[in-house]
Amino acid sequence: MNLKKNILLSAICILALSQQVFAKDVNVEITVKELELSIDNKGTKQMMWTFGGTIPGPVVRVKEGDVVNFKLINPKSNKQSHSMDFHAAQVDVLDEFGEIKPGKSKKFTFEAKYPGVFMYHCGAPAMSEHIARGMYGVIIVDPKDGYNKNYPKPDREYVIVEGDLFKEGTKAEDITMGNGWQASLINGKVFHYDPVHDENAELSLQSKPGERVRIFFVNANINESVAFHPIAGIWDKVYDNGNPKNVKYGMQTVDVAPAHGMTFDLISPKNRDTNNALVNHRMKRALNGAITILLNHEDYDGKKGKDGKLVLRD
Ligand SMILES: [Cu+2]
Repeated sequence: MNLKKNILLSAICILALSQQVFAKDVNVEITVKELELSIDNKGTKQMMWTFGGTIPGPVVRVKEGDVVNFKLINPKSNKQSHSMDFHAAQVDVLDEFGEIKPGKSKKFTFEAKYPGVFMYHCGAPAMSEHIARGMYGVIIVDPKDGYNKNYPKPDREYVIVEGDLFKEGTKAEDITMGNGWQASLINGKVFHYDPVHDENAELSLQSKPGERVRIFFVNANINESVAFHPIAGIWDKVYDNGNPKNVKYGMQTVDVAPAHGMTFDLISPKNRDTNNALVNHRMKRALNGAITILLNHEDYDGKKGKDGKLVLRD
């Protein structure tokens, strides 16, 4: 073997080794909770089904190449069978994603091979009802290459998930057909972060003027796509599926299909305080809950959107 070949082989070995060192096993355990939850800022309760007791469920964040060791627990006290479908996994729908009865638990493992922002959800029948009652969440797979010019490090990060709210007691068949639809949920509540349209709203997203705000967005609606638009702003970069390789620049309104995720970067003007309304521009949706206010102010709350606090909750 000549010297050149030897050097090349060594380089490949080092590269493979370093990737092994950076990839790790991540243990994730989620308990399904069927419980009454506030679905608006007034505290109106509905019976919801959840991953971990919140809508959306906990944000799972791993790195491309990591192996996720997942455990789903369905306690005896629950009434329904449930399952877990990670869109970031390549497995067997009848095996790993199969449902489990109350009192059972289940483990499975997958490698997160593609970077991006992926939905996870319950797939137990009737799937429409399980999703519409709140059984969804987000798994972020950070790219193994990290940040670069094409995928800059953001100053702040938020997760926003839009979902449907149906009237209490709506049958699964009606949910599938869109009958009994009541409102849009943003991270589990109608007008969750919109003090403009809801006097009871206490939270809003915040940043400092000029910062790069990254929104990891997932559409958990049953049937309808989301026309995601930042009023008084332009998406600086949009990454389809959250993958840095799928970048678009200077976008106004981007359709996000049901059960899809995208990453949106917004940079506000530097030298003044401004406000944006991040809306689903389908007006039926916007005016029934799907508006999120982003304040870009000098006297911002320094902690919001930092240190892994991606979902704002009260
Ligand atoms: Cu379920």
